[in-house]
Amino acid sequence: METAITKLLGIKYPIIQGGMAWVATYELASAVSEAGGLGIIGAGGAPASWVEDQIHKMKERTDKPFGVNLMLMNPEADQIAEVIAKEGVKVVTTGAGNPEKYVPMWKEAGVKIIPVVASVGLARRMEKCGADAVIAEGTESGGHIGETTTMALVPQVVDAVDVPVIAAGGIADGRGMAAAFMLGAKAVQMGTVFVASKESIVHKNYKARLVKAKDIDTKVTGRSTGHPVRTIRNQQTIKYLKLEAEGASLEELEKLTLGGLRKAVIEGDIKTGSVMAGQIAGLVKDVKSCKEIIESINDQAEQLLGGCQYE
Ligand code: TUI
Repeated sequence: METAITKLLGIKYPIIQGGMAWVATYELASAVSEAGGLGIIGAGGAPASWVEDQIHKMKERTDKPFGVNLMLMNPEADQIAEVIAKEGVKVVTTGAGNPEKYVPMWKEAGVKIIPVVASVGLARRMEKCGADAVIAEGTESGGHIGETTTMALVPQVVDAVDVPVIAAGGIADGRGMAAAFMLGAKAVQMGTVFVASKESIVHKNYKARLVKAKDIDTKVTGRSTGHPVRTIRNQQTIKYLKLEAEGASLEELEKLTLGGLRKAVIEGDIKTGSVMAGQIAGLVKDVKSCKEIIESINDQAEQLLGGCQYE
C-alpha cells in the first residue's frame, strides 16, 4: 500500500513500530524494517552510548530505513539528539515532550522529524517548526499517555495540519488500520502487538501476560502526578492506585515504580514490575513474527479499504 508516509520514509507498508523503552531494541526494530515496516530503536531512559551502539548493530542487520525514538524526559536527551544527527539516522520520533530545540540540528543532518503528539495544539506547533509528519497517539496506548482517544484525536489533528498524520493507540489488526485510514491517517504506529512478537527480547512471562490479557486489564497510574502511564493491572498498580487515592507524595509514588519496566521486561516480574501495554492487549492472541504481523494486518486493511481513497 503506497501512501504519503511510505513515500516519505521509503518503506513498503505504512506500518511503524512504537519506540518502546527497554523493548524496542535493534532485534525488534531490524525485524520490523526487514519486513517492510519502519523499525524504531527506543532510547527510553538509556544513556547515549547505548543508543549509539544499538544504531551500529541495526546498521549491521539491515540496510532498510529505520528510526530512533527520543524520549524527551531522558536525562541524556541532548546527547542522544546529537548521536541521531551524527549517525545519519533517517527518521526520528519523539515522545513525552516538545522536541523543538533539536529541530534545526536534525534538519541540518537531513533527519525526518516525526513527533508524537497527544493534542491538536502540539501538532500545529510541530508542523510550524518543521516536522515532516506527526504521530497522533490516543489514550488507548500503553506507557505514557495523553487524554484524548485515537478516534477523537486523529481526525482533529488531520484537519489541523497539512503534514501526514500517523495514527497510534488501540490498533493491532487490519480493522484498526483501516479505521485509522478512514479518519485520515496515512500510516499506523503499533506498540503492544510488537511487544508480543517473536523477535522482541521481552521476557516470556510478559508476552504470556499480553496473550492472556482481556479488554479491561489495563489501568492508568500517575494521573495525579501529571505523568499518566498505562500498564496491565497487577499487585503494584493496585498498591499505587490506593496510595494515589490517599494523596501520597510524588516521592512515595515514584519509589514504587522506579525500575519497574526493566523488572518486567528483563526479569519477567509481571507481579511487581511495570507491564506497559495498550488497551488493545486483549486482541493479541498469540506470539507471531514481525513479518506475519505486518503482512496480515496490511492484507486485512487493504481488503477492508477496497477501492477507497487513502493515499
Ligand atoms: O512517550 C510515550 N510513551 C512512553 S514514554 C515511556 S518511558 C516512561 N517510563 C516511566 C514513566 C514515564 C515514562 C513510556 N511510554 N508516548 C508518546 C507520547 N507523548 N504520549 C504522550 C505524549 C506527549 C504528552 C504531552 C507529548 C507531548 C506532551 O506535551 C509536550 C509539551 O511540552 O506541550
